[in-house]
Amino acid sequence: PFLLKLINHPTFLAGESTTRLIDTTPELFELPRRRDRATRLLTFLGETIVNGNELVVGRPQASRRHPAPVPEIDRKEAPPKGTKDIFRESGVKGLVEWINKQQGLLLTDTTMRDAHQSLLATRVRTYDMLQIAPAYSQLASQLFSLEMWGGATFDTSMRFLKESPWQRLSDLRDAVPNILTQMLLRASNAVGYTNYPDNVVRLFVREAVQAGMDVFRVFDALNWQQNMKVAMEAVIEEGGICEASICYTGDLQNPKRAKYDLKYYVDLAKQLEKMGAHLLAIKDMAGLLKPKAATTLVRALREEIGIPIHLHTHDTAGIQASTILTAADEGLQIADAAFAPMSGGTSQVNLNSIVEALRDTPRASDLETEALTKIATYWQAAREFYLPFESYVLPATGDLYEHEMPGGQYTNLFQQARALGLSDRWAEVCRAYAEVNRLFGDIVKVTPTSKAVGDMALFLVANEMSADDVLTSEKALAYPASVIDLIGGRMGQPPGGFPEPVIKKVMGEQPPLTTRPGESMPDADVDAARATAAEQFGEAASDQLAVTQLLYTKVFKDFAEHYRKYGDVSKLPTPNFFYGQEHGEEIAVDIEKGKRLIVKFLTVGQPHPDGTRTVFFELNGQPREVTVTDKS
Ligand code: 3PY
Ligand code: ZN
Repeated sequence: PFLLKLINHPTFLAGESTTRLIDTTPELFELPRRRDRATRLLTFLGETIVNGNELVVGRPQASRRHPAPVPEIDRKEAPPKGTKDIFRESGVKGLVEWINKQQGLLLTDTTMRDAHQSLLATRVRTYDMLQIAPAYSQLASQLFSLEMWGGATFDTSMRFLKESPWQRLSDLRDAVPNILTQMLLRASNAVGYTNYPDNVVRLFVREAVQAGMDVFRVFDALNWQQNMKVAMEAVIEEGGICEASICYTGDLQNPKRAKYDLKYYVDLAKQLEKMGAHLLAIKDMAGLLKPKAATTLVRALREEIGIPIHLHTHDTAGIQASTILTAADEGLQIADAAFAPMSGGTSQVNLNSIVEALRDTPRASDLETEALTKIATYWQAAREFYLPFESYVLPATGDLYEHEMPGGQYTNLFQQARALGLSDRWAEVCRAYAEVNRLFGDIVKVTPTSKAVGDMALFLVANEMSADDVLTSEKALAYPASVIDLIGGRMGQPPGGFPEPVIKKVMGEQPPLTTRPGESMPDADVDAARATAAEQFGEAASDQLAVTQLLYTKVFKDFAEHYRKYGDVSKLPTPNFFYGQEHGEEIAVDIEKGKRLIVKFLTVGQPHPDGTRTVFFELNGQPREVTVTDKS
């Protein structure tokens, strides 16, 4: 057909076919590429129609197929000025001054990152974010920032959703030009589960800034400020906004939990400020910061440090709105919250109701009720697409303060326990989690240290052991890899180090690392990674591909393979991505700006002797078919 098209092309028919044809009629030569993209997507749809998408196979089915309602906005109108404009115009210094001048409490929306990471196994797709993004820029321009990247979203987007995290970042950046973007960066663990060489962390930060990231919330999973230095410096050098975190654990109200007392947090905050942090985050990943403790902590920090404070918490226990409100009374500048339908439980506090609670008070935000309701209405409908990933909502009891499990881990570990047949022993798993924490010397538990504690808790329950048995057992135990990493010092050092008897048991004769892991790791070979990644992905070499390959070698390779076979599946509407199409269903797929495919699914043919089937479509009105293997 391409040849036919060429022969029938007016230039060719007019006898003017010269070597200049390529220059003057580029549309001819785009055709095979475009066709190719269409074929790849049709193959994906065909396979999904015949075999289903393994992501949702065996899970409850979402019944919603029609699009979530996008609020009407004037797309031609430039969005109102927001925090990104202030940052662009006056730099980080000007932005911080602006924050300090605000009367109202500023809010970050976490819906596109932590909320779905904590509620829906991080499965929300770029497609559903992009649908609502322009409405954010018009209706919620008063937000401080949009947390929409980092944490678990980086690997999950490739691993499960088969989409590029970088594309998500740059597309959202374009769609919301006026609000700061925000991400969660695990310091030397970058967006992974273990420490990386320093040059990988630096390269990642540089690429993220270039792709459109503004605010980097940097934390170390053991609050080891030494291990935050490389990441913080990279953010500052690359022109990002450095929000350094103190991870909150323990209980400031409980005199028995003296290891993490007020002095500990204030000293840490002061160190981070000295290291150049522009903002300070109180990162309460497990939702343990009780209202009175928040008063104590925020009051002390406001007195002792000069940079603005940003509070992050999870509503697992159901009372964290009061923590935000009391912190606001103490002069907290910024708080994290999520749109109503994506809030509560292990997610963040309800943004819509926080705004209303503050209305007509000195800390009232500029966000408007009706505008926020429109965005919430969208998320309510969009959440229906993700029904397969809804997890049983575990009631949080007072024992949350005993086991201190982060919100993002709470439902995840439950699923893991269930997979091991331990769901009826969940209370025991929680108890074991608390015991393991004590065994390890009472540490900060957040990715990746929380994973090690969780793995160990499951290990103990599955092996009918107590934490004490670990120390008394004569047997050599096959500890989970994450536990060996943690106790071996590969994730860094907790205050006071790990208890010697535990190191002996877990590491045997092998000496643990007590210095910063990045110090003894050789630089990664970026040139080699760039070449490998380009070859695997089938695109020109870039540092973006290189750093992705270095962070997630296997995940990247699989994603690249998927991309080469099926193209950019992030462009498909979510119901079609999960379930393919129904007979006669016609969908529009915008493969890029101004290039729309209209795909109608007609029928599936009988199986051929070789086990394949032909799937019949109409593509932009023309019949098209693809052959797929029937795996049933
Ligand atoms: C992450 O590291 O992904 C977290 O959300 C930790 O709280
Ligand atoms: Zn969180």
